[in-house]
Amino acid sequence: MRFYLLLLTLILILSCKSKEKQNDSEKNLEVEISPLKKGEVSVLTQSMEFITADTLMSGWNTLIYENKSTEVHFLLMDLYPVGKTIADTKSDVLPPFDEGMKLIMEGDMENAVAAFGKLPEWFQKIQFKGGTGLISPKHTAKSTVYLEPGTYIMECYVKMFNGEWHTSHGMLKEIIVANDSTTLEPPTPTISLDISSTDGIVLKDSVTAGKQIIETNFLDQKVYEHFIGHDVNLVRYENNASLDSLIHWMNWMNPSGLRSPAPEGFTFLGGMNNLPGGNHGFFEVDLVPGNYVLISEVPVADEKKLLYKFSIK
Ligand SMILES: [Cu+2]
Repeated sequence: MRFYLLLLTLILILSCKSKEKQNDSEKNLEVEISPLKKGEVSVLTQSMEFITADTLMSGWNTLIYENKSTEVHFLLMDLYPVGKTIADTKSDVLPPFDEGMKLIMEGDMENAVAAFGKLPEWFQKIQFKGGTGLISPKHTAKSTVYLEPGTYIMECYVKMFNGEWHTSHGMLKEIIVANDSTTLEPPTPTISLDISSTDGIVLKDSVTAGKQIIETNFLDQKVYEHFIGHDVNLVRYENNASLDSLIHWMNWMNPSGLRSPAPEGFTFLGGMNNLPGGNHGFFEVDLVPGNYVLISEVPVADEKKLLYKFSIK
């Protein structure tokens, strides 16, 4: 009898132990879900490159873009037409842009337009699927976008001090977005804004200090004079900063536009890059008291109502 009791106790102890083990392994499984599966995408720029994973999962992804360089950058996700890769960008897209920009710098707008005319037909089929807005040196931008499977080019076309594109100096990376999807649900916004070619940037909520998740609803999209569409950039500015210098800078077609150095007195805090009409995305910011402007990277943003000022007390 005593022997059976002992045996029973032993069995109980052992089965408890194995249950514990099972729980432990379940816990480990939870811990082992990779950041990419959770939709957490870290991107780093140290000078003129994108350091990040080569393959992402489809669905909602939060791009956490750390700018450790000395220049302003952004991150834009271009969904390429099937069959086109970074080799095609390098052979067909960069040369017309390099030639066109060089001519703009020389003040030869007519031949610049002719150079951009050499862009291949498939260039028009690229879909811009969002990304971060402009982000100042030593800052981190956080934007959440929905990525469908396909071949993407991650790019930044800000210009260097000499007027040459960042894209032509390494800020061009091919990314495969796989069929397998992330587990990320879209975040709950604290503020919503609409952006359109007709009404510009329209805030739906009041803005207060602290951590904010801003939803950006692209009601429509269109190709402006600079061959691309509208986006949303959040910029904090000093009392003495000239908004006109910012508006001028936010147009890459100006020889000094979108080119280092960025205008004085402005800190770029990210935002949402170009999305197709009907799409939405999110970006996260921690707002401290100060003056702010939401602005699109388009020619004469103020005349298009693609500029919205506010302040945090
Ligand atoms: Cu850049």
